[in-house]
Amino acid sequence: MTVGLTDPMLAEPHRRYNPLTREWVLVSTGRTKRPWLGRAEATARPTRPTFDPGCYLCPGNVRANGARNPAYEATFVFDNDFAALRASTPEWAFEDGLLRAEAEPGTCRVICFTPRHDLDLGHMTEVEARRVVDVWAEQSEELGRRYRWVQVFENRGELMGASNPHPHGQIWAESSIPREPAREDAAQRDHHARHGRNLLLDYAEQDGDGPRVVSATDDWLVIVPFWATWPFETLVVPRRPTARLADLDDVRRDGLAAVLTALVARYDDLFDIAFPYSMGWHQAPYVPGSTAHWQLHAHFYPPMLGATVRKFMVGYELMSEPQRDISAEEAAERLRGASVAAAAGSTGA
Ligand code: H2U
Ligand code: ZN
Repeated sequence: MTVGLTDPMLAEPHRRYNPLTREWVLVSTGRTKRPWLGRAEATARPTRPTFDPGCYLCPGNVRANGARNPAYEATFVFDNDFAALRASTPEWAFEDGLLRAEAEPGTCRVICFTPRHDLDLGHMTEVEARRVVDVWAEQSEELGRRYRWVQVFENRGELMGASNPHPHGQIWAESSIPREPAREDAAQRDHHARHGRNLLLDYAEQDGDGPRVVSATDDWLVIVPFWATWPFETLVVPRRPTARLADLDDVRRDGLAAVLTALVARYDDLFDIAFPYSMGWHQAPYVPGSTAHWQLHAHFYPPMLGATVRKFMVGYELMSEPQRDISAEEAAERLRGASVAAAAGSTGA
Protein backbone atom coordinates (compact mmCIF):
# COMPACT_ATOMS: atom_id res chain seq x y z
CA MET A 1 0.00 0.00 0.00
CA THR A 2 1.31 3.43 -0.89
CA VAL A 3 1.02 6.10 1.74
CA GLY A 4 0.68 9.66 0.50
CA LEU A 5 3.45 12.03 1.51
CA THR A 6 2.12 14.66 3.86
CA ASP A 7 3.69 17.94 5.00
CA PRO A 8 4.07 16.73 8.60
CA MET A 9 5.92 13.68 7.32
CA LEU A 10 8.23 15.80 5.20
CA ALA A 11 8.83 18.27 8.04
CA GLU A 12 10.59 15.51 9.97
CA PRO A 13 14.08 14.29 9.06
CA HIS A 14 13.69 11.68 6.36
CA ARG A 15 15.58 9.96 3.59
CA ARG A 16 14.78 10.20 -0.10
CA TYR A 17 15.79 7.67 -2.73
CA ASN A 18 17.62 8.57 -5.91
CA PRO A 19 16.49 6.03 -8.52
CA LEU A 20 19.19 7.14 -10.96
CA THR A 21 22.13 6.36 -8.69
CA ARG A 22 20.23 4.09 -6.28
CA GLU A 23 21.52 6.04 -3.31
CA TRP A 24 19.70 7.77 -0.47
CA VAL A 25 19.94 11.35 0.75
CA LEU A 26 19.11 12.50 4.28
CA VAL A 27 16.75 15.51 4.29
CA SER A 28 16.72 17.61 7.46
CA THR A 29 14.47 20.52 6.65
CA GLY A 30 14.17 21.74 10.24
CA ARG A 31 17.52 23.38 9.72
CA THR A 32 16.02 26.01 7.43
CA LYS A 33 15.33 28.04 10.57
CA ARG A 34 19.02 28.78 10.83
CA PRO A 35 19.88 32.50 10.67
CA TRP A 36 21.87 32.55 7.43
CA LEU A 37 18.83 32.03 5.27
CA GLY A 38 17.13 34.83 3.44
CA ARG A 39 18.42 37.06 0.76
CA ALA A 40 21.68 38.68 1.75
CA GLU A 41 22.51 42.30 1.06
CA ALA A 42 23.10 42.61 -2.64
CA THR A 43 26.77 42.04 -3.29
CA ALA A 44 27.81 43.87 -6.42
CA ARG A 45 28.91 41.42 -9.07
CA PRO A 46 32.33 42.25 -10.46
CA THR A 47 32.17 43.52 -14.00
CA ARG A 48 34.76 42.18 -16.36
CA PRO A 49 36.19 43.72 -19.52
CA THR A 50 35.06 42.21 -22.84
CA PHE A 51 38.70 41.37 -23.53
CA ASP A 52 41.44 40.70 -20.97
CA PRO A 53 45.01 40.77 -22.29
CA GLY A 54 46.07 38.56 -19.37
CA CYS A 55 43.42 35.88 -20.00
CA TYR A 56 44.67 32.65 -21.52
CA LEU A 57 41.28 31.92 -23.09
CA CYS A 58 40.62 35.25 -24.82
CA PRO A 59 41.12 35.32 -28.62
CA GLY A 60 44.68 35.96 -29.82
CA ASN A 61 46.24 35.50 -26.37
CA VAL A 62 49.05 33.12 -25.47
CA ARG A 63 48.23 30.13 -23.27
CA ALA A 64 50.34 28.72 -20.44
CA ASN A 65 52.13 26.30 -22.78
CA GLY A 66 53.08 29.03 -25.25
CA ALA A 67 50.41 28.23 -27.88
CA ARG A 68 48.51 31.22 -29.24
CA ASN A 69 44.71 31.17 -29.45
CA PRO A 70 43.26 32.04 -32.87
CA ALA A 71 41.19 35.21 -33.24
CA TYR A 72 38.06 33.08 -32.80
CA GLU A 73 34.66 34.68 -33.25
CA ALA A 74 32.23 32.16 -31.79
CA THR A 75 33.39 29.09 -29.86
CA PHE A 76 36.91 27.68 -29.61
CA VAL A 77 37.96 24.15 -28.63
CA PHE A 78 41.52 23.07 -27.81
CA ASP A 79 43.26 20.11 -26.20
CA ASN A 80 43.82 20.81 -22.52
CA ASP A 81 47.46 21.77 -22.04
CA PHE A 82 47.43 20.07 -18.64
CA ALA A 83 45.29 17.09 -19.57
CA ALA A 84 44.33 14.48 -16.97
CA LEU A 85 43.99 11.87 -19.72
CA ARG A 86 46.21 11.19 -22.70
CA ALA A 87 45.31 9.53 -26.01
CA SER A 88 48.81 8.05 -26.20
CA THR A 89 48.46 6.00 -23.01
CA PRO A 90 48.98 2.32 -23.91
CA GLU A 91 46.35 -0.15 -22.67
CA TRP A 92 47.23 -2.48 -19.80
CA ALA A 93 45.54 -4.19 -16.89
CA PHE A 94 47.05 -5.39 -13.62
CA GLU A 95 45.59 -7.66 -11.00
CA ASP A 96 47.31 -9.18 -7.98
CA GLY A 97 44.98 -10.23 -5.20
CA LEU A 98 43.27 -7.09 -3.94
CA LEU A 99 45.45 -4.82 -6.01
CA ARG A 100 43.87 -3.92 -9.30
CA ALA A 101 44.67 -1.24 -11.83
CA GLU A 102 44.23 -0.49 -15.48
CA ALA A 103 45.49 2.08 -17.93
CA GLU A 104 43.03 4.78 -18.93
CA PRO A 105 43.58 6.35 -22.35
CA GLY A 106 41.54 9.46 -23.00
CA THR A 107 41.43 13.06 -24.12
CA CYS A 108 40.69 16.34 -22.32
CA ARG A 109 39.56 19.43 -24.17
CA VAL A 110 38.65 22.97 -23.17
CA ILE A 111 35.69 24.75 -24.83
CA CYS A 112 35.56 28.52 -24.83
CA PHE A 113 31.88 29.39 -25.04
CA THR A 114 32.41 32.82 -26.59
CA PRO A 115 35.27 35.25 -27.34
CA ARG A 116 33.66 37.66 -24.87
CA HIS A 117 35.56 37.54 -21.59
CA ASP A 118 32.67 39.23 -19.73
CA LEU A 119 29.82 36.91 -20.74
CA ASP A 120 28.52 33.69 -19.23
CA LEU A 121 25.68 31.28 -20.03
CA GLY A 122 23.24 33.43 -18.06
CA HIS A 123 24.03 36.56 -20.06
CA MET A 124 24.35 35.10 -23.54
CA THR A 125 21.82 35.54 -26.29
CA GLU A 126 20.00 32.38 -27.28
CA VAL A 127 21.97 32.39 -30.54
CA GLU A 128 25.25 32.42 -28.61
CA ALA A 129 24.10 29.72 -26.19
CA ARG A 130 22.87 27.62 -29.11
CA ARG A 131 26.43 27.59 -30.49
CA VAL A 132 27.60 26.11 -27.20
CA VAL A 133 24.94 23.39 -27.47
CA ASP A 134 26.11 22.62 -31.02
CA VAL A 135 29.76 22.37 -29.97
CA TRP A 136 28.85 20.04 -27.08
CA ALA A 137 26.98 17.80 -29.54
CA GLU A 138 29.68 17.83 -32.25
CA GLN A 139 32.51 17.21 -29.82
CA SER A 140 30.62 14.38 -28.16
CA GLU A 141 30.04 12.62 -31.47
CA GLU A 142 33.64 13.05 -32.56
CA LEU A 143 35.10 11.79 -29.30
CA GLY A 144 32.43 9.08 -29.06
CA ARG A 145 33.91 7.47 -32.14
CA ARG A 146 37.07 6.77 -30.15
CA TYR A 147 35.97 6.59 -26.51
CA ARG A 148 33.15 4.95 -24.58
CA TRP A 149 32.48 7.81 -22.23
CA VAL A 150 32.27 11.50 -23.09
CA GLN A 151 31.81 13.89 -20.18
CA VAL A 152 30.80 17.46 -21.05
CA PHE A 153 30.92 19.77 -18.05
CA GLU A 154 31.38 23.29 -16.77
CA ASN A 155 32.90 24.43 -13.50
CA ARG A 156 31.63 27.90 -12.88
CA GLY A 157 33.29 30.19 -10.39
CA GLU A 158 36.48 30.08 -8.40
CA LEU A 159 34.68 28.25 -5.62
CA MET A 160 34.14 25.31 -7.95
CA GLY A 161 37.75 25.32 -9.03
CA ALA A 162 37.33 27.21 -12.28
CA SER A 163 40.74 28.58 -13.07
CA ASN A 164 39.57 31.53 -15.12
CA PRO A 165 36.38 33.65 -15.33
CA HIS A 166 36.37 33.49 -19.14
CA PRO A 167 33.22 31.47 -20.00
CA HIS A 168 34.41 27.96 -20.72
CA GLY A 169 33.75 24.34 -20.08
CA GLN A 170 35.57 21.08 -20.53
CA ILE A 171 35.14 17.69 -22.15
CA TRP A 172 36.87 14.59 -20.93
CA ALA A 173 36.58 11.44 -23.01
CA GLU A 174 37.87 8.08 -21.86
CA SER A 175 37.92 4.34 -22.43
CA SER A 176 36.01 3.27 -19.30
CA ILE A 177 32.60 4.25 -18.06
CA PRO A 178 33.23 5.98 -14.73
CA ARG A 179 31.27 5.63 -11.49
CA GLU A 180 28.32 8.02 -11.87
CA PRO A 181 27.36 7.13 -15.44
CA ALA A 182 27.93 3.44 -14.70
CA ARG A 183 25.40 3.66 -11.85
CA GLU A 184 22.95 5.61 -13.97
CA ASP A 185 23.39 3.17 -16.84
CA ALA A 186 22.61 0.19 -14.62
CA ALA A 187 19.57 1.85 -13.01
CA GLN A 188 18.11 3.00 -16.32
CA ARG A 189 18.78 -0.38 -17.92
CA ASP A 190 17.00 -2.24 -15.09
CA HIS A 191 14.04 0.15 -15.16
CA HIS A 192 13.72 -0.28 -18.91
CA ALA A 193 13.97 -4.07 -18.66
CA ARG A 194 11.30 -4.16 -15.95
CA HIS A 195 8.81 -1.59 -17.27
CA GLY A 196 9.70 -1.20 -20.94
CA ARG A 197 9.98 2.53 -20.32
CA ASN A 198 12.62 5.12 -19.76
CA LEU A 199 13.31 5.94 -16.09
CA LEU A 200 13.72 9.70 -16.45
CA LEU A 201 10.75 10.05 -18.80
CA ASP A 202 8.66 8.22 -16.23
CA TYR A 203 10.01 10.61 -13.59
CA ALA A 204 9.26 13.65 -15.78
CA GLU A 205 5.73 12.40 -16.26
CA GLN A 206 5.16 11.74 -12.58
CA ASP A 207 6.77 14.88 -11.20
CA GLY A 208 6.71 17.27 -14.19
CA ASP A 209 3.88 19.48 -13.03
CA GLY A 210 4.40 19.44 -9.29
CA PRO A 211 6.03 21.62 -6.63
CA ARG A 212 9.58 20.78 -7.70
CA VAL A 213 9.34 22.18 -11.23
CA VAL A 214 11.46 25.26 -11.93
CA SER A 215 10.42 25.74 -15.55
CA ALA A 216 8.83 23.65 -18.24
CA THR A 217 8.26 23.87 -21.97
CA ASP A 218 6.83 21.30 -24.40
CA ASP A 219 10.37 20.01 -24.98
CA TRP A 220 12.26 20.58 -21.73
CA LEU A 221 11.80 20.19 -18.02
CA VAL A 222 13.93 21.90 -15.38
CA ILE A 223 13.25 20.42 -11.98
CA VAL A 224 14.76 20.20 -8.51
CA PRO A 225 14.63 16.41 -8.38
CA PHE A 226 12.77 14.82 -5.48
CA TRP A 227 16.11 13.30 -4.44
CA ALA A 228 18.24 16.45 -4.91
CA THR A 229 21.39 16.46 -2.84
CA TRP A 230 22.89 19.92 -3.37
CA PRO A 231 20.75 22.81 -2.03
CA PHE A 232 19.67 24.21 -5.41
CA GLU A 233 20.46 21.20 -7.54
CA THR A 234 18.50 20.93 -10.78
CA LEU A 235 17.98 18.34 -13.47
CA VAL A 236 17.47 19.45 -17.08
CA VAL A 237 15.77 16.77 -19.12
CA PRO A 238 14.16 16.60 -22.56
CA ARG A 239 10.55 15.42 -22.48
CA ARG A 240 10.88 13.00 -25.39
CA PRO A 241 13.16 9.97 -25.68
CA THR A 242 16.67 11.25 -26.39
CA ALA A 243 19.89 9.35 -25.78
CA ARG A 244 22.51 11.96 -26.64
CA LEU A 245 23.03 15.68 -27.29
CA ALA A 246 23.55 14.98 -30.99
CA ASP A 247 20.03 13.51 -31.19
CA LEU A 248 18.48 16.92 -30.47
CA ASP A 249 17.01 18.61 -33.54
CA ASP A 250 17.19 22.33 -34.27
CA VAL A 251 14.04 23.24 -32.42
CA ARG A 252 15.05 21.41 -29.26
CA ARG A 253 18.58 22.84 -29.39
CA ASP A 254 17.15 26.35 -29.60
CA GLY A 255 14.80 25.47 -26.78
CA LEU A 256 17.69 24.18 -24.71
CA ALA A 257 19.69 27.35 -25.30
CA ALA A 258 16.76 29.36 -23.93
CA VAL A 259 16.25 27.03 -20.99
CA LEU A 260 19.94 27.10 -20.00
CA THR A 261 20.36 30.87 -20.17
CA ALA A 262 17.18 31.33 -18.14
CA LEU A 263 18.28 28.78 -15.54
CA VAL A 264 21.69 30.38 -15.03
CA ALA A 265 20.02 33.81 -14.87
CA ARG A 266 17.72 32.49 -12.14
CA TYR A 267 20.67 31.08 -10.22
CA ASP A 268 22.42 34.45 -10.38
CA ASP A 269 19.32 36.30 -9.27
CA LEU A 270 18.70 33.99 -6.31
CA PHE A 271 21.30 35.65 -4.07
CA ASP A 272 22.53 38.30 -6.50
CA ILE A 273 25.89 36.62 -6.93
CA ALA A 274 27.45 34.88 -9.91
CA PHE A 275 26.20 31.53 -8.69
CA PRO A 276 28.95 28.93 -8.66
CA TYR A 277 28.13 25.45 -9.89
CA SER A 278 29.36 22.35 -11.60
CA MET A 279 27.10 21.28 -14.41
CA GLY A 280 27.49 18.34 -16.73
CA TRP A 281 25.72 16.26 -19.32
CA HIS A 282 24.99 12.59 -18.97
CA GLN A 283 24.32 11.00 -22.32
CA ALA A 284 24.32 7.39 -23.46
CA PRO A 285 27.80 5.87 -23.39
CA TYR A 286 29.26 5.29 -26.84
CA VAL A 287 29.07 1.51 -26.74
CA PRO A 288 27.42 -0.87 -29.20
CA GLY A 289 23.85 -1.91 -28.44
CA SER A 290 20.53 -0.25 -27.76
CA THR A 291 20.36 3.15 -26.07
CA ALA A 292 16.59 2.91 -25.50
CA HIS A 293 17.05 2.91 -21.73
CA TRP A 294 19.13 6.12 -21.67
CA GLN A 295 17.68 9.56 -21.32
CA LEU A 296 19.94 12.53 -21.94
CA HIS A 297 20.05 14.97 -19.02
CA ALA A 298 22.14 17.63 -17.35
CA HIS A 299 22.81 17.99 -13.65
CA PHE A 300 23.49 21.38 -12.11
CA TYR A 301 25.21 21.04 -8.74
CA PRO A 302 25.62 24.46 -7.09
CA PRO A 303 27.14 24.37 -3.60
CA MET A 304 25.58 27.55 -2.19
CA LEU A 305 22.93 27.70 0.55
CA GLY A 306 23.01 31.49 0.62
CA ALA A 307 24.99 34.39 -0.84
CA THR A 308 27.94 33.67 1.40
CA VAL A 309 27.11 30.29 2.90
CA ARG A 310 28.35 27.20 1.24
CA LYS A 311 27.07 23.69 1.73
CA PHE A 312 30.01 21.50 2.56
CA MET A 313 29.72 17.80 1.86
CA VAL A 314 31.99 16.89 4.75
CA GLY A 315 31.82 14.81 7.93
CA TYR A 316 28.52 12.94 7.88
CA GLU A 317 28.15 13.32 4.11
CA LEU A 318 31.58 11.86 3.43
CA MET A 319 31.37 9.18 6.06
CA SER A 320 27.71 8.13 5.85
CA GLU A 321 25.53 9.64 3.14
CA PRO A 322 24.67 13.01 1.62
CA GLN A 323 22.44 15.32 3.65
CA ARG A 324 20.54 18.45 2.66
CA ASP A 325 19.17 21.34 4.71
CA ILE A 326 16.37 22.82 2.66
CA SER A 327 13.69 20.80 0.97
CA ALA A 328 13.69 20.28 -2.77
CA GLU A 329 10.24 21.91 -2.81
CA GLU A 330 11.49 25.06 -1.09
CA ALA A 331 14.50 25.27 -3.41
CA ALA A 332 12.22 24.94 -6.45
CA GLU A 333 9.88 27.62 -5.14
CA ARG A 334 12.75 30.04 -4.68
CA LEU A 335 14.16 29.29 -8.13
CA ARG A 336 10.74 29.77 -9.70
CA GLY A 337 10.52 33.13 -7.97
CA ALA A 338 13.94 34.25 -9.20
CA SER A 339 14.15 36.55 -12.21
CA VAL A 340 15.27 35.50 -15.67
CA ALA A 341 15.71 39.15 -16.64
CA ALA A 342 19.45 38.88 -17.28
CA ALA A 343 18.89 36.21 -19.92
CA ALA A 344 15.73 37.73 -21.32
CA GLY A 345 17.37 41.14 -21.43
CA SER A 346 20.22 39.89 -23.56
CA THR A 347 17.84 38.73 -26.31
CA GLY A 348 15.86 41.93 -26.06
CA ALA A 349 12.82 39.87 -25.07
P1 H2U B 1 38.71 24.95 -15.38
O1 H2U B 1 38.64 26.43 -15.22
O2 H2U B 1 37.36 24.30 -15.31
O3 H2U B 1 39.74 24.36 -14.50
O4 H2U B 1 39.16 24.68 -16.90
C1 H2U B 1 40.26 25.31 -17.47
C2 H2U B 1 41.19 24.29 -18.03
O5 H2U B 1 42.08 24.96 -18.92
C3 H2U B 1 42.06 23.62 -16.97
O6 H2U B 1 41.77 22.24 -16.95
C4 H2U B 1 43.32 24.34 -18.88
C5 H2U B 1 43.50 23.86 -17.45
O7 H2U B 1 44.24 22.69 -17.41
N1 H2U B 1 44.32 25.27 -19.35
C6 H2U B 1 44.96 25.04 -20.53
O8 H2U B 1 44.74 24.01 -21.16
N2 H2U B 1 45.86 25.98 -21.00
C7 H2U B 1 46.17 27.12 -20.34
O9 H2U B 1 46.93 27.93 -20.82
C8 H2U B 1 45.61 27.37 -19.00
C9 H2U B 1 44.54 26.44 -18.54
ZN1 ZN C 1 39.13 35.98 -21.57
